[in-house]
Amino acid sequence: MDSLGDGRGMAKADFDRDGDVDLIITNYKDRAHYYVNKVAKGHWLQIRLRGRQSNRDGVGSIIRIRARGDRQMRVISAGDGYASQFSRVAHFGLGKNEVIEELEVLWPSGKKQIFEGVLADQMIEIDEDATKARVIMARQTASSPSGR
Ligand SMILES: [Ca+2]
Ligand SMILES: [Ca+2]
Repeated sequence: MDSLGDGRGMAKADFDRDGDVDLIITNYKDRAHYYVNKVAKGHWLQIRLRGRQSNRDGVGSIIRIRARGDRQMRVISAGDGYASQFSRVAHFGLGKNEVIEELEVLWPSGKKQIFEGVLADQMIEIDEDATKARVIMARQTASSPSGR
């Protein structure tokens, strides 16, 4: 991927809600460019946090997942990059893994939630006070993962 524009801000998010990360790049004295991801393959999981004791968007939270030995981590942040803002939805590319064995959310309040057996290919919302994650968008039939 390349761009001939004089780029400034860059935002990454799944703008078309098909499960992969797309890009919008703003340019100096030119229109913004929207890059639709048409090459990503594999499974994915998107997580939106809803804080209660912590801040509403869960900024500062750390999400860790483990899927077949692969471990990934995301930190929910605000104010990424110059003249831009990334989505606060955490996106995990999972490759061939269809199930996340363990998903851990560590909130700024100090609360820790652990969910097991979370299915791929969906967007879930995790409420700081809830024991189940709520499915917001699913590519496949999926039940709500239970937490402890
Ligand atoms: Ca997309
Ligand atoms: Ca796509």
